[in-house]
Amino acid sequence: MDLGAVTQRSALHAKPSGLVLQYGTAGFRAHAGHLDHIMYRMGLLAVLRSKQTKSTIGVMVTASHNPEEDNGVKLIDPLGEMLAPSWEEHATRLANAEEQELPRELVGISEREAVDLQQDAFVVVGRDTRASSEKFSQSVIDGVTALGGLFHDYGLLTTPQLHYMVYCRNTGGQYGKATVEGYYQKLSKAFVELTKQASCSGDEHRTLKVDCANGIGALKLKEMQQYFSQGLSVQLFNDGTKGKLNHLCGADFVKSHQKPPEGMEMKSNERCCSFDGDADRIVYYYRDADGQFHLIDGDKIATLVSSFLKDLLVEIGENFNVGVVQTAYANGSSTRYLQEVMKVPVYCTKTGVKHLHHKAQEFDIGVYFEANGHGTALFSKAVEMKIKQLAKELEDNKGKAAKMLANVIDLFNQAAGDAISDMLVIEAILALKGLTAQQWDALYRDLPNRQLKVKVADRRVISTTDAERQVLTPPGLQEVISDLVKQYRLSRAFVRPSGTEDVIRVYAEADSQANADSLAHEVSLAVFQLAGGTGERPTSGLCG
Ligand code: 16G
Ligand code: MG
Repeated sequence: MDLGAVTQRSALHAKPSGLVLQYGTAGFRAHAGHLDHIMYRMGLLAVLRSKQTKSTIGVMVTASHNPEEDNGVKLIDPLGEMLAPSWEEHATRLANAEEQELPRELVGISEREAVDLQQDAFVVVGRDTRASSEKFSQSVIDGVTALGGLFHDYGLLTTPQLHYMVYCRNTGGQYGKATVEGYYQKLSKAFVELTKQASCSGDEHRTLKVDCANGIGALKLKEMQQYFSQGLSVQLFNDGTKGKLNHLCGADFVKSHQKPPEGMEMKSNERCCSFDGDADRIVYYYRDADGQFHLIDGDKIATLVSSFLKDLLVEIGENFNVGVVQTAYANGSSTRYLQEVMKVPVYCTKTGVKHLHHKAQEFDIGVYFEANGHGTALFSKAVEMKIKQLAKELEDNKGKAAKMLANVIDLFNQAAGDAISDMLVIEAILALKGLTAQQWDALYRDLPNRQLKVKVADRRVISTTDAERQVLTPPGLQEVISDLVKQYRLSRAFVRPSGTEDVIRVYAEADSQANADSLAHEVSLAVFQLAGGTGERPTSGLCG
């Protein structure tokens, strides 16, 4: 390790002294003005991780749905997964080391992780469309080369595309070709094959309006649409040519405000969807004949997907172990529907993709979605092989079902939730089942819910258990929440410290919107009182 070169180059990416940042749920995120040293150091760390795992590692420069002025970075592990938790700690330590401590910190990490420094390192880099991202990806590359690593810069990519590239490269191309073209071809081929089997439906049925959050999703969807146009035509809005990234649009905006994005014309009963800023989340929605807006979130996507998969498995007579993974944010109606009507086992994990992804890997087929629209379906290698073999052997309806399953496996991004891939899966299922958005939405009715946030002096005072559904500390808070919940029908409430913002998040649901609002408000007051609230006391009617 040429520590001289590392230190010398680091001076060009000097850390503002005293600045402390943490590798959170989705990597580092902060105002872009604070991040240059982080980018350089994540380049360094990616080299160490690559040497240790003897694999290609990804570094994605993005801050997803955050405002344009922010940016962020995260590392992608060999199978396209989120960085292992022990390395998140290394990332935080490395990010916060003052300039003169940097070499010692690097040596420390290499020793603790038994990194073979003679090993080659290869890092792939991608970035979103933020103004600061290009320069930042250059800083990442500076870090990679300072430690003698080799790299490939993919330039502009959606986050899930970079996950896909990493996965392809580390499986010797078995998963697919590690190029943007390879991604487009793999997904589009599976999609077109699938939709060919749909009985002819009207043109209007196959048109989808897509709000691209003025982000990278617009560029990539524009490039890709010619590949799948046989099966679907997309109309792009908020494509980045006029509006600001994530401003009054995108999946996060639509989900949290429960209203349509600006910049999209919606006629009644038109099927619409929104991506977030780095295209790893998707939510659907429509307006009914009375002009009322209806959101179809990640929970309903999970339900649509798992019911489709289950039907096909019944058809081919295979009894694979299927599980659905959600978080505490999943609407109670969705959990009840999955368990009681569809009879699929449902599991709850902590918030954050890595938790859901790992749980989903325990099943033959694991479907995971956060209510906010991040998710995918994972198929074990054995199941994939079996289904692909059945697709060749079986005939008639069974053969048709097996072929559909084989294509669905190829269409899902197995490395990460992916707005483009999920969109194509959903569109294929709706076409095959002949469902409109309204019919899909009518599977079950969401319980009214409300999310709020409360500012406290130190959000670490709140700790949780039971997949964030119960509070452990501060003492007494859980009892108050449980008492409040008892006062409402069909109610549920929980609080947790955010992993991406300096706030406590509050979630409540109940039999009516007024009751959900009131429960959320009362829980916020309890948090404010018992967990050291700062600023103004929460007032009712505030939407977080
Ligand atoms: C990040 C997570 C997302 C989670 C959200 C929660 C990834 C790739 N993304 O965006 O899964 O739902 O954080 O945010 O893990 P919060 O902790 O601020 O509520
Ligand atoms: Mg995102």
